[in-house]
Amino acid sequence: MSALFSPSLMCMDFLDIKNQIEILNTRCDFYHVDIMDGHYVPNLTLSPDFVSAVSKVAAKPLDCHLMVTNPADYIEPLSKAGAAYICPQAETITADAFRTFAKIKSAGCKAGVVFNPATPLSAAQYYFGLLDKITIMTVDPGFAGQSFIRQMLSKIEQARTLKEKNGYRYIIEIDGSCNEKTFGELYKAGAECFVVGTSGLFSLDSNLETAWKKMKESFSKAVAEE
Ligand code: S6P
Ligand code: MG
Repeated sequence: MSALFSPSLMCMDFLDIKNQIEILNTRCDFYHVDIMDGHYVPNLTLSPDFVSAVSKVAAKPLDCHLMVTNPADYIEPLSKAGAAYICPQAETITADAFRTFAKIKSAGCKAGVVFNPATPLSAAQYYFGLLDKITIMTVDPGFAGQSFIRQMLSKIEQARTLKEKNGYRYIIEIDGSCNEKTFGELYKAGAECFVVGTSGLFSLDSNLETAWKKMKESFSKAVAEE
């Protein structure tokens, strides 16, 4: 599988949303939408209303990363707003994982799960087969611009081995500090989809077309050097 890229929309220029989505529409594979509730993580970012607005111009699937204490409350609003993927944190669904995934599927969306750096993949061992995507956080959730947590490389390798051995269909996505410094080792470990935020994309150039070009060049160079 060739690498997939998912720009993190909380890192975009909010004064220029429509124009940036139009630029990204012909380049990216997904849109990464961080939804926070100020409780599960100490921050607030995007919302179902944002998803609804962006869905009018977005030509690629809107992938919602739920950093919220009660993900079940967000499924219906997000699916109605146009979300394609709904991905709760593994830590928030230990009491109702199967009910949550059933709800996501019956809302017509694809289901993913996100693992905090301290959470082992074994948390999902009984439901891996239900998932369309798994996301391995390489920073603690809540903020953009944090340092890469290197210990996650072995978790990515483990996710790839599990996928190959069991025939799981999930896409292996990485969220947090995906950039020229980390692309090579992430790809080598088994990363398939890269969430590109401040460090990987938006800070590279004030012109987003140029920033995207620079991001792709740095990715190709990093992968070739591994
Ligand atoms: C973090 C969030 C991420 C960030 C992304 C930002 O809580 O889930 O999706 O938006 O990591 O990218 P960067 O390059 O600033 O780490
Ligand atoms: Mg995220």
